Amino acid sequence: PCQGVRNFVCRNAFVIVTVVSVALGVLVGLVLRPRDLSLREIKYFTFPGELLMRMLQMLVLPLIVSSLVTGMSSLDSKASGRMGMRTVVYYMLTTIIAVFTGIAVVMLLKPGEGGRESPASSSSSIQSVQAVDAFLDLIRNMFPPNLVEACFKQYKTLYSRRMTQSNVTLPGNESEANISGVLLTSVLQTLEETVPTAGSSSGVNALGLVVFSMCFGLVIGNMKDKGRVLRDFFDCLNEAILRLVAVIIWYTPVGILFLIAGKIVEMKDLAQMGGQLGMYTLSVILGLLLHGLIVLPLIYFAVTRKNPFMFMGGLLQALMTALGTSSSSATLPITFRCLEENNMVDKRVTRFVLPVGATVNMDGTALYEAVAAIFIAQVNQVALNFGQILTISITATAASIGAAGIPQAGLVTMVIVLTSVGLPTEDISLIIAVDWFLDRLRTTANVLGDSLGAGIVEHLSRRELQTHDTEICRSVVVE
Ligand code: DAS
Repeated sequence: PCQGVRNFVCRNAFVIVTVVSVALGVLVGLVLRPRDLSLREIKYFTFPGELLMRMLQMLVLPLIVSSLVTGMSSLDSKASGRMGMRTVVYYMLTTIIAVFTGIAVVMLLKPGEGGRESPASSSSSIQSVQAVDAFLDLIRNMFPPNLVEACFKQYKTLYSRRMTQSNVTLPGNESEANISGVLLTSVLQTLEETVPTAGSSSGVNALGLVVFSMCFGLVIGNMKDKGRVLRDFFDCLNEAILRLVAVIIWYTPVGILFLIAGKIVEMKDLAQMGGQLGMYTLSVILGLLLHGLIVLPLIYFAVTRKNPFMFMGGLLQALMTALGTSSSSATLPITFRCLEENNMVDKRVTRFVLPVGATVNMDGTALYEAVAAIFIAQVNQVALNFGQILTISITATAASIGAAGIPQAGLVTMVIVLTSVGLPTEDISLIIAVDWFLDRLRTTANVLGDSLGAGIVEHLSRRELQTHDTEICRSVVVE
């Protein structure tokens, strides 16, 4: 047995170190809390964690573009169409199940019961118009008017601010940003600037990037020899990015330790976790555990007939990174590596399923927004009817699709859910105190959902993948 234990520890040494770094982070944070560090001291203390976020986020945009373009161009449109359909069905199904799991838990536990009186909610018809607008915005966001501006508009803004600061006027007029300047600045900004925080109106439009990369990949995939140079370029770019990940991954235990310790140090008074807020936190955690440890593994086993927990064991590094960074986008490079290196999932599947999943498939976020909305209704003693609960489940699903894979994005898109049923959006302030903690847990659930989805889609697409392999072998033999 000790030989077996020794083998296990050697095989998983690095993952064990990362899990230990999470525990150490909590410990260090709790030890430092009573010292009341100043903001400056906290900033210095969290610097090693911020470095990890910046290193990972620096890779997100090139990784999303290169993996999607390569993934979409590596299969013929029929095969990628079928794979895409399976992926979308899995995403929608698991997100809707997550929402109903959350609603069941919060209706059972009733964390907001006996809350304060509040004026009756205004008629939901006006509010639902806002929800419809928000939903249309989401669809509009998938087709950016000008790709460079939409995807790098954050940098364009910074670029113009930087250029005006140095009294250099932008070449051409503001709306037609100088493309080379924007791209140059976007590279500079990517190297040094983190992806903008949740809620910033001019965030990077990852959704537009995903849609464009998928369409572009499909087109060059059907251009036969003409598209070969581009296909090889994006394939090589994807390979290079994943090699960079292989280097950065060694730093993750250190970064995660300081990210978690820093959050514990700056967290508001723990006493707030008591009472209603404690029950609300418990409801979200229970919902996420049910979804992540029962529902998703059951779906995985039902489809693949394989042990889901063995598969999840290979994801531990990515799950710990999601816990530390609370960003599915920042975790994406690690998720790729865990699925391809540990679980041997076919690259033609991961390159399609993961970038789309990290952007639009957020089971944890959907569950969380449904629980939060019903909790706020309970606190305001608003009795939700069936129609309003159905509206919450639909808007929570839509809001999770629209949420970016960055910290606390779910808190921002929750406004859509609350306004759709006429609940006061200012009550988001009730749950902000614990959001930094729940954000980590729901991000981990999001990454788990994407990863199990890759395993399921690979299993369902094995016939297409084998056919594709045979065609490649045949063409090699002919050549
Ligand atoms: N932090 C988001 C993510 O990266 C989830 C959320 O904010 O709900 O998935």
